[in-house]
Amino acid sequence: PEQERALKERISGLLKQHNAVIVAHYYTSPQIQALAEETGGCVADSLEMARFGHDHPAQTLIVAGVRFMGETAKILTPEKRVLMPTLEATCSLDIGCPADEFAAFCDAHPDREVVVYANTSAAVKARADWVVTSSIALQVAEYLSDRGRKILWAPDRHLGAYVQRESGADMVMWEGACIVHEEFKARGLADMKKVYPDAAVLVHPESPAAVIEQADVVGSTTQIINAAREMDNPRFIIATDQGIFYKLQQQAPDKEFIIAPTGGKGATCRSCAHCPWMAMNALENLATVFERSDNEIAVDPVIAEKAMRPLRRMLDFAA
Ligand code: CIZ
Ligand code: SF4
Repeated sequence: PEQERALKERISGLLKQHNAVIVAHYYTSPQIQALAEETGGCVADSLEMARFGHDHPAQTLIVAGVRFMGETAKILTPEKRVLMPTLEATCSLDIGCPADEFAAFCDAHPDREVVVYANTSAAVKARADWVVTSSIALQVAEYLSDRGRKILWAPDRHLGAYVQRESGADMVMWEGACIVHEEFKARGLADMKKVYPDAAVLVHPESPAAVIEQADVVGSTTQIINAAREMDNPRFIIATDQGIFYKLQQQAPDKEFIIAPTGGKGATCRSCAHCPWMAMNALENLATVFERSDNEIAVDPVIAEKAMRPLRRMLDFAA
């Protein structure tokens, strides 16, 4: 704790000195989320991170999250410097959707509106008509479907299948998945619900269909936090990354939160339901974020310009 306080003070001073602000995701460690809040930054989902970074006057954005979030920040505000604790923090959805293969998939379906999740590279976004986050995915699909448009969806197949079931939209799908949410287990969840009959089940739609089916609320991280605050249940079973517990406990201190079961070994599985790439963000590499030369986000300007269009659409739609 002593060491942690010293690190935090050091980072805080550096932020002022460099006119920088921390933009952190809900899945980062509690230390990072607390520091972001204490220093005037934000803790949010990827949509709000994008908006906050764009609107904030700081000249440098420190994006504590995964790489696509840094890229999105850079695309939306090319005049700002965007640094990350480490550029190695990526995402299984991004890795599983290489731009060249994705372009071939789009070429094979020229009659479809291309809708991609924010969890993709800048090059994949550059090929898209729309970028969505989980908080607006369903509304965008309904909007397009109502206008008779057919959809090509990438890359998360669970989120895509959920959106398809709910909207009835005509969709072809890329077969990607999030390695964290894909691990939630329907059988285990059904058993857990019997143990805690008064608990509400809050599920992120990157989870498998059989898990989503048992949810009281299906929603993005922000929607899960809001539901936990607003619902009367004394406890909640949560199917999303454990990092969100920091905000859940802060926003609903009198309620109890239990992580939904994964394939791991119960209480002994410390890394269950936690993104290994989000976990790469730490106070230590945050403290050296201004000293290194290997951690600045750069996006090819031609790709950035193309990716800007669907990103702006996302922000305008969500406004
Ligand atoms: O799973 C993710 O990476 C999420 C939930 C991103 C986001 O939209 O905040
Ligand atoms: Fe990607 Fe899943 Fe990690 Fe989010 S939690 S960054 S979707 S691997």
